[in-house]
This record gives sequence, C-alpha cells and structure tokens, in this order.
Amino acid sequence: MLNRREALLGAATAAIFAAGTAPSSADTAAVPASAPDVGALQRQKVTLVAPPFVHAHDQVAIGSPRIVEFTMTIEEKAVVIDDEGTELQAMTFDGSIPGPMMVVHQDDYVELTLINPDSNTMPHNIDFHAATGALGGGEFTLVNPGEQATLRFKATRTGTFVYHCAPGGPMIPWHVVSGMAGAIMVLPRDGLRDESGRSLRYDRIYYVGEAEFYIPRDADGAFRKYDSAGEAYEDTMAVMRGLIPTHVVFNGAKGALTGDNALTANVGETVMIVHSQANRDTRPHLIGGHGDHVWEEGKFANPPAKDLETWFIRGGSAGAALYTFRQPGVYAYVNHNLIEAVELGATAHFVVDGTWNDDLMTQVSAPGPISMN
Ligand SMILES: [Cu+2]
Repeated sequence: MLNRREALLGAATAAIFAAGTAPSSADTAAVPASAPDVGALQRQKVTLVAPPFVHAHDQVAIGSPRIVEFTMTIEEKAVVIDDEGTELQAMTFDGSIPGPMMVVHQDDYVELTLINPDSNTMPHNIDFHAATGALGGGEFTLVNPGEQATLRFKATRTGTFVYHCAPGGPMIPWHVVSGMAGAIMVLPRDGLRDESGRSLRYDRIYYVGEAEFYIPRDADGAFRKYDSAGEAYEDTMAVMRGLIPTHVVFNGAKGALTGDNALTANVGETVMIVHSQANRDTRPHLIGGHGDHVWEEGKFANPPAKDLETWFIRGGSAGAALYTFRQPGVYAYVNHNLIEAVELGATAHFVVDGTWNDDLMTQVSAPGPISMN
C-alpha cells in the first residue's frame, strides 16, 4: 500500500493503481454499500468563468443535492507576468491563473471533466482539497496530452478549498508555481452564517488567486525567456529551491487587478473576497477597510472572525472575507508583506462608488505650512 508521501515522491501512477489505494470502477460496482445512487439526482451543467469573476450561483441551495458538471481544459502557454514583458512558461487550468473558481453546495456532487489537449506536452491532473480519497482525485485524473478524464466527488465539507495539479515528484511544485491552481467554494445548503447563526449574504464575489513565480535570470540579471515549459524546467527548479520568488502576484500578473482591471463595488454593498494561495503563506489586507466576517481557513463550519485588519491564508488553502464598503474611493487590497505587495506585484484595487461619510473620516485641515502658534 502506497502512502501519500511515496506518491508525492514520484511513484508511478500504474503502481498506485496496482497497490489498490483506489478501487477501479469494477471494484466500485462490487461494493454497493459505498456506491452512491446518483442516477436519480438532478444534473446541472455550469460554464466556468475566468477569475476574478465567479460563475452565477445561488447562495442558499434550491432543492436537494445535485450533480454539478464542470469542464476544464488545460493550456500550456507563455504568459506575460509584469509590465516589463517578463514571460512565464505557464501551465493553466482553462487558460487562466488562477484556474476558475467553482461553487457548489454541501452534499452536491462535483463532476469535473479534465481535458489535456494533444497540443500540450505534459501529463496533468487535479487534486481537490475539498475531496476525500485518491490524492484528492489526483489518481483518477492523470491525463496525458490527447486524453480526458472525468472525476466525481461528493462535497461533504463546506468552505473554500484549493485545487491544484499534482502529477508526482518534482512535477508537483513546478506545475503549481507555473500556474496550475484554483479554488472551489462549497457553501452550506442554507447559506453563510455569522457567529450567532444569523444569515449572511454577499452582493458581489471576487476570486483573488495569489501565486508566486520563480523566473530564472541570465548572467546580466535579466529575466530569461524560454521556448517551452520543458526548456525552462531545470533553471526554474534551481530558483525554486532557493525559495525566493521573483514575482508574487494576484491573478497571474502584476497589475492584473489594478487600473482598468480594478475590482468594483458600491458603498453599502457587501463583497465576498475569496483568496487562495496553493503554495505559500500570505496575509491579505484591505487598506482603508476591514474584514467584517472572515473565515481565515475558509471553513464555514467554524464561526467567522470579526473586524479583522489583516488575515492569514496558509499556503495550500483558500480563505473568505466579507466586507461592506462604507466609503467611496480607491482601496488597495494587498498582501501585507509590503515588499511582496509593492515590489513583487501582490496588489489589487477596489474602486468604490458612493457618497463620502464625513463622520467616519474627514480632513480637518489640509497639508500646509507648520503653524508656530
Ligand atoms: Cu500539471
């Protein structure tokens, strides 16, 4: 029997299956006690949208648990990750970094078809932290170029969870820091609740996927460009082993969520921000605002923390924060390691419309000469 560590160290998939950690479909059929009667369940096909946006969904579930069908296509491609034209030989779920966010309700079944077109060069898979068993689904979804696989798992636990590619050994961190991570949110069937059990709702939801990149430099210190991910592999691994990223960004590139791409809201609206980091710790902070209700670990079974100034997202997890904007203006939403925010790229902007509240803040006197009396 292989354990997770052996699998992470690069055991061949064939060996994993041979060791019997995961039953074949034939085995499953022979164990009716654990086989779900999903044939009777309603099916819902959801088309995913690129972050920071999230597909339309109900906050309170309508009806009984269903099978929610998603499809993601893996794309290996070069992407520009800053305003200096630096290139990452990226690997992506559905073409975006992070991959698209999925939303279901507790006890729904997630049915994901993962497509690896033959234009790609590498095997990929998906490990859902929301799922139970078989390396989070990684064992059932390892697809070579030209293949697809479909995984179904029951979303038994509520919360926001990371998913990421985990094809074995050093491929695992390399694929993750090349862009292959995203998030899924499993809502309680009756919606979100505060610490006293009162219902909470959001008017808007945004998905901020933080990622860090390790771009090799040439002898002159300039970022190197490569023709393919494979060609970049060895140099990139050398930078990765130093653990100092060259870029720490939200949604795939420095500036991806600022300027024309800023997130928007109105005064009085409650915004849900889901923030994931698949590989490294981070600490979101909304400059000039707060986290009214924050599930740092992203797990809705636990009561939310209140009035947070900065919250902590553990590497390998996704957290969720609710904030009702009280003032108009431009808010920076940052990783409050400010070096990472300002120098390495981890900054987003919220542009908020509405009427200024003088009671909350006012400029009593504008900057001027120092008065000596
Ligand atoms: Cu991959």
